[in-house]
Amino acid sequence: MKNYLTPQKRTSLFFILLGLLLWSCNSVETKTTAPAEPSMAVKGTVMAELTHPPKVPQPVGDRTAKVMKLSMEVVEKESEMMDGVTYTFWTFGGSVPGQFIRTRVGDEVEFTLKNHPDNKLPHNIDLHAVTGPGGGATSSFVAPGHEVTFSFKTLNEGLYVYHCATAPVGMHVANGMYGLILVEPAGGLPPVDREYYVVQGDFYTKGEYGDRGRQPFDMKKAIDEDADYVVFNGKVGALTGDNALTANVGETVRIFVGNGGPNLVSSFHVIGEIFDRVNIEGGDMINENVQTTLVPAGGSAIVEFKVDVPGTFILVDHSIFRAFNKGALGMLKVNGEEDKKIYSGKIQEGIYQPEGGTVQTMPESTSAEASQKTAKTLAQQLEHGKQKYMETCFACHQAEGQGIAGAFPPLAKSDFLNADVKRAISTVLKGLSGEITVNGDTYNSIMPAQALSDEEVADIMTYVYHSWGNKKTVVSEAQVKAIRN
Ligand code: HEC
Ligand SMILES: [Cu+2]
Repeated sequence: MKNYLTPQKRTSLFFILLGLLLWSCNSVETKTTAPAEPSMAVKGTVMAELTHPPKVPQPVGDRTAKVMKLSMEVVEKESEMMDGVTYTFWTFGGSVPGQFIRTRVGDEVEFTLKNHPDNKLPHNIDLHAVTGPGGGATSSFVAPGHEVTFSFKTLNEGLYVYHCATAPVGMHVANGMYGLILVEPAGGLPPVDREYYVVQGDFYTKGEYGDRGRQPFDMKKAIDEDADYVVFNGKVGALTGDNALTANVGETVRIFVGNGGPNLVSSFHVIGEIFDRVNIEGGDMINENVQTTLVPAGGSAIVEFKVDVPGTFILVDHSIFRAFNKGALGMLKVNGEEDKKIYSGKIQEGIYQPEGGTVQTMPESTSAEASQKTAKTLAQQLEHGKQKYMETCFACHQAEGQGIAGAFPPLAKSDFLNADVKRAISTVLKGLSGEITVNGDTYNSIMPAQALSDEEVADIMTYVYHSWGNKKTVVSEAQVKAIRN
């Protein structure tokens, strides 16, 4: 039903409203020293718990709206973008993304932003959860060695990005100045078993992906949106191996996903899982049974799913070269009992092409590392080899070289590997097919030739030979070159 007003009624209503407005302005002015209305003000104060990724603070539960005091420090610091690659990040609270803020609708947040005295630049904060000019940016501009306090009321529930908005804005965001603030509804979000904090960001460096050493920011690439790195939680490998997220079979997992940008939109996907529920764009609308959800730059999503079977589930930006070639890859390791009804594992394998498939070859490596000819120590070879192994071999032979039964032979304590170094090098350079026996098990599959430089192969093989109980052979670039020719 709609309510229609006659013109006369409309005019009189206008004057009544105008009167009310004037009266209320007046009364605010005269009441500045009087105590606040008890019905309007929140009761009590809480100190905010702030967490570094991938952790999130305790849920708000059923507490009433309160004054929430929080203090965050901007820290400019050098840290790793990838093993062997360093970058000067600008951070909220020392991490990328910045500390997670968890509040509830109706809270009055008293926010103190501190700029560490060793920092070189002024910063501020624009919280998308704030209703007000610049999302707080205009009130929070702060020079190194200073602090500012401003306050805001959380009017809308949802998951919001915050970021620095100091000029040049793109550069502050590109250097890692973003994070998430969650405004829970009254009564809190429904409980789950595990909650995690994952934020994607794209990075622009003078060197290419994987070029070692200290890498400065590249403004030209940033403007061209030509990202060298696309990562979760500020670093290639922030969520892989020992840093993987974890859960047990039967648990429900909620991931607060954000995208700091500055430029790229994320097609967030977990390989081997389906999101049971997604709060689209971090708002109230819930979509169910989602494979991939879009997380805009400067936006978010809340994804929830129950883990039903054990295994390693891979978090990716499904713009898939970003995942396998620029770093946008994380892991969720699920422990527990198998359920063969939900997932059988491989039931049968046979030979489809009796003549054997052709060996696939990928284009020549264009890595800049190939041109660096300086002699390396064993430690450097091992470090570089490990990094390249995790990029190249890991998908099939696994993190500990354990392989996958029936599909990919082990490299750990492999008699095949240890028996013949030249054959092992040739396997990586030229591929391998046909039946082989490794530690008593037969494999009859195809390993594609790997597109790697001589140096990369030497370092990977040295790393493999020095890991997991193998015989500690050092492989040189010259040896690889000889076998390649
Ligand atoms: C796409 C999956 C895949 C990738 C990536 C891969 N391999 Fe393999 N690898 C295989 C398969 C399959 C075999 C067995 C081939 C056969 O049955 O003839 C194999 C065999 C081997 C063998 C000999 C058998 C053994 O266990 O000792 C070595 C050594 C080896 N791979 C090393 C590597 C290294 C080092 C890398 C990374 C540079 C790598 N592989 C990348 C699939 C892969
Ligand atoms: Cu800044």
